[in-house]
Amino acid sequence: MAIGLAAASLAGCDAGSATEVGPHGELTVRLDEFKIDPQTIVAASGDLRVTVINQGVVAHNWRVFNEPRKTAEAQQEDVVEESEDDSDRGTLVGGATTMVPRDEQVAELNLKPGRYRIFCTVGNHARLGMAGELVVKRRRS
Ligand SMILES: [Cu+2]
Repeated sequence: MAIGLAAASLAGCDAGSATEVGPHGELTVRLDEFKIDPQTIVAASGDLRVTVINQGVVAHNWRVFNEPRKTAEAQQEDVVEESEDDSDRGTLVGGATTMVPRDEQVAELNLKPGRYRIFCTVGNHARLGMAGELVVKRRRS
């Protein structure tokens, strides 16, 4: 079915590992210089509880934005040119605020089906690799 194919193609992507969130909607995300693990998350709609751990040596955050109207290519250019400007990333829908090293935070999200973009918005971290994707599919009842 379509959802399975989408998840499979993401999993096969070289950009990063895709992790499918289990039925309880819980997930752990690890931040480091300069990566987000997992980089691509596939979840069902509704409640998602994400434990975010900063394993790096500098401050990081994990912020979820709805998909901006622009194309991915245009978005990438904007990230490079205006790394401080969150407005071009879409609308912030939640996530973990900036954490010092070794800190952790639980982010409670409630998401509708769709594609969301994830960034660490500290400095130029997104450009250095701290960017990812969250794919939310309709929960099967
Ligand atoms: Cu960061």
